[in-house]
This record gives sequence, structure tokens and C-alpha cells, in this order.
Amino acid sequence: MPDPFTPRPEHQFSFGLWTVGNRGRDPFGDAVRPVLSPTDAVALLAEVGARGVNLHDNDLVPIDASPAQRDRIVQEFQGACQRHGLVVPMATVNLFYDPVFRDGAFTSNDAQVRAYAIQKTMRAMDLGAELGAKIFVLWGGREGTETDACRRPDEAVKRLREAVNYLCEYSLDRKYGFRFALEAKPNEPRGDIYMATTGAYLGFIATLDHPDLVGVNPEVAHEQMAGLNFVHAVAQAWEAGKLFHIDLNDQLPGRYDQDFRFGSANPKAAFWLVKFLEDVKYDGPRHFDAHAYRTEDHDGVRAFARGCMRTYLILKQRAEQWNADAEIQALLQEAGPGARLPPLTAYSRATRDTLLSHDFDRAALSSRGLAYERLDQLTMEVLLGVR
Ligand code: GLT
Ligand code: MN
Ligand code: MN
Repeated sequence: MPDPFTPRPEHQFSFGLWTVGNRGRDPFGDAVRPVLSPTDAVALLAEVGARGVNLHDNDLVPIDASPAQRDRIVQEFQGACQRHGLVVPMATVNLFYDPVFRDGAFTSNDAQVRAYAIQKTMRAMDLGAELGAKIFVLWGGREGTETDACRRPDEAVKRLREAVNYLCEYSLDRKYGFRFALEAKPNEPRGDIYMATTGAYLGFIATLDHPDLVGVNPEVAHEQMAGLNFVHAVAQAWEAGKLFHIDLNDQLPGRYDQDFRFGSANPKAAFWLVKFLEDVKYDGPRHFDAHAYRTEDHDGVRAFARGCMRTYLILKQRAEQWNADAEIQALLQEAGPGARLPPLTAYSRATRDTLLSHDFDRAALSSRGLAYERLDQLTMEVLLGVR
């Protein structure tokens, strides 16, 4: 029998070049793994069964490359993707590594830096379009502060809006058909980053010139760094039609951005997330924005990448089991909405009067146990494999 947890193209699993290519550098220590070239990363991803590879402009093309060098690198990379049957669903731009962005890119006080950031992003969009990407992620890692003496925060919001509006026009003008996915993070590398949460971006998007072109790219670790419930953020984005992309990984609460293998720190939260994505039939890429522990060599990187996908597929199977479990479904029914009295379908004077005159039996409504203890224990038993 084939292994049910083998990744297949229709699962839409993708990894960034920077994830499997991560060399284990951290603020306290240098690289521990040799460079993995983009073409080798493509081979590795194909070997472990991924479908997509995502990239920042400078994951592939060095920031100082000449146009001729750029074209040669891109051609080589395209060849590798074709040979290995990988696609590029998403592209993004690095607006955080180079010292020029030390005080922000789109929100910098320096008009030249802001203009350069937009130019660099347009070129990254050209690259993404050339590689067939339809999603463009914007993560503003340097858009923030250590001291709010530097600028009024509402000025930063205005600059960010100006930049995103400009880039939407560029995509339309060039007929690239990009959908932008904005990625929030509360801090790191800045002391505080503007647009700290997915919810903040959802509010911001409504103020843009082309809100239809812009959605979000929530990342598990980033919402959890802010102490938030990730699946709630994802659900709000989904319900608003704004879940354009997702960054899957894991994280312990209250730490730096750990970018652990998906499901490795809080498998129960990962279960609710996978169940949600599968229940609503989210059909976008399942992108893993994570990296292997610093202890690993390239075999460890393979194990890490396989582990992300395998855990996702195991949790998907557990979600199906949960949905099909008669006892769980019976408990859900019992705890369910009950009789809908009075009807709250739509506001009218008649429904208003019925509602205003209705006598609610608060004691009866509040005395019934909801059996969530039993429901959660059954969930745990499904998850722990004893059901
Ligand atoms: C960087 C960051 C990620 C973002 C990437 C996209 S880059 O690795 O930590 O969360 O998704 O810019
Ligand atoms: Mn991310
Ligand atoms: Mn992260």
C-alpha cells in the first residue's frame, strides 16, 4: 500500500529558497552548513517531494549582479525547475538585508531609500513574473522602530500605503496579474515592526486604491510571537477573502522567531490550523517558512523538509478522522445552536418586536453542560493515535 503521507503535487507544498538554504547563522554564531546553490535547492526540494519553490530576488540574483549575469542565473534556475518539475508560485523582495534599509524601506524617512525600495521591488516583480509566480509577498522586516522619536507612526502608514498603491499600479500596467500578500510580524529584526499582526494588515488593505489585489500572508510563528491564536487570524483572513498565501512553521510562545519545523512545537494548534484549511478547502500553496535546526547537515535539512510535509498530511488525515468520528459529531450536535427562537434572520420591525418581547429562560440557557471537556479529550485521543 502506498504511504498515505507521501507529498503529491496537488498538496501544493512549497518552500522558500531561504528555508532549505538557511545556513544556521544566528546573532551569536556563524554559518554551520555549506552554501546550497539555488539549483541544488531545487534538486533537494524535488527529491523530498515539494511542488513549489519561492524566492526573494536576492536568494537567486545577487544584489550587485549585472543584467547579463542576472539573465544567465535566471535561465539556469528555470532550467533546473523544469528538469525537476518544480513551479514558482510566489516571489518576494528582500527589503531587509542590505544596510541601506537599516531604518526601513517603504517607510524610511529618506525619500531616496523609499524610491530605491520601490525600484528594487518592481525588479523583483519582473523576476517573479518571468518565473511564473502569481503571488507576491511583502514582508516589511525593517519597517519599524527602536525609538518612536524617528517618525510619527501614522506617517509610516501613509508611506506604506503609497508604496503598495504604486506597486499595484505597476502590476496592472505590466499585466503581471500579481496578488500581493502582506506579511505581519510584531518585532525582530526591528524593536517594533509596523503592522504587527495580520489583523492590522486586514484593516490597512481596506484603505488601498486596489484592495482587491491585496491580501495577507499570515505566518504561524509571527502571530504566536504576538501571543495570538493563529487559526483565528487565518480564519478572519479567509472569511474576508484575503488568505492569499500562508507561511507554515512553529514556535514556542514568548521567544524570538524560531521558524521551527511545522507542527513541532504545538501539534494541537497545528491540527486546528490544518483542519481549518482543509475544511474550508483553501486551495493556495502550503508554504513552509521554516528551517532546520542549527545542528543539522544537508541530510538533516531533507529530514526537516520531509517532516514539515509529513506532519501536515498526518494532521490532515487526523482532521478527516475527527470529522468522521460519530461520538465527536454527536457531541457537537448536542452543544449546537439549539432552537432558533426568536428568528434572527434579518432585521425587520416584525422580527425586532418579536425579539424585544421574547422572554428568555436564562437559567435554562446557562445550566446545560456543553461537554467541551469530553470533546477536547476525544480530540486529544484522535491526535495521539489511540482512537
Ligand atoms: C524572512 C522572514 C519571513 C518572510 C520572508 C519573506 S523572509 O525569512 O523571516 O517570515 O516570510 O520576505
Ligand atoms: Mn514568513
Ligand atoms: Mn518567521
